[in-house]
Amino acid sequence: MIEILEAIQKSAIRIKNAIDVKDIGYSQEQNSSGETQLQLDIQSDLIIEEELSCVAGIHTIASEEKELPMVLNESGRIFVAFDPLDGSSLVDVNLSVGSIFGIYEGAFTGKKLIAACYVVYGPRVELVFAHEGKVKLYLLQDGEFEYVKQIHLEPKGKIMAPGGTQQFWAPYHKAMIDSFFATGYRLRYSGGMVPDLHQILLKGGGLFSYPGAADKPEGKLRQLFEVFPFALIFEMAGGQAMDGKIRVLDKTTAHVHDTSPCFFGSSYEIAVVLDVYGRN
Ligand code: P6P
Repeated sequence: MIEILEAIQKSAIRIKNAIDVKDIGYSQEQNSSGETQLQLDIQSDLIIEEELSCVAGIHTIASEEKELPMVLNESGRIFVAFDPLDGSSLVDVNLSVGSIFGIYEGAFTGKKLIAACYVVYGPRVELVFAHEGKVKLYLLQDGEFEYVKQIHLEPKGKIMAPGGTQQFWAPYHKAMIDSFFATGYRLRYSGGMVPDLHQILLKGGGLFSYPGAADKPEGKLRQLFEVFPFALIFEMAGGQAMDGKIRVLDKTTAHVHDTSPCFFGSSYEIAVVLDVYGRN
């Protein structure tokens, strides 16, 4: 596992350099979700592929920016799914973006997820790594990632990060979100999954939601690259991750780019979600 963490750290330093200097023009390509790819998306994807290719134990990698997974070493046991630069379009308005990694043993499925990691490229570059029940925060300083602390969620938070297009939300979802704000929760939503969830984790709790809705019944966020890694991180930090009814990591994945509605939060907020969704 340490070799994978080191490969991710090397990727993060190279991607940070690419963000700082690279033209953020659009390519002519689209990813498998039909989104026009930024040059940075493609550059970040190549960087991570190069660094992970140096790790002997990796069997297969899957990138949000590529239609199909890529076999690296048939004798490897580890499967790595990653979103190279999530929220990349936020770079051109100078907001934080991130890379997300799911580390699976033997197959790309929620139950086989053994570790998860993300990197936040913001005023500082920070990395969070969840493995064996611990969620550890690292800070990039002088070219090295220094360990800072372990992350724990409180039973109840104060932050609400409501994703999705409000006009398409189910009425009961809108009423639930409004009820949180009516009791003093603060709106913290940048449109970047990584910084939005990083803020909830570091501020001790709250709720990030990207529900199924009329325009996207299965949500927008991808299971393998985004939803499952953050689900593991939130659970290991003392929170929960549900799709509205069941535990996200218990879901089955039919296709590598499958999405899922998702709610990541402290136990109090998730209990409210389950009560509302259980009655509708
Ligand atoms: P919306 C960025 O494009 C992203 O994939 C996530 O980083 C983010 O949480 C979500 O989409 C934002 O989507 O529909 O709220 O703009």
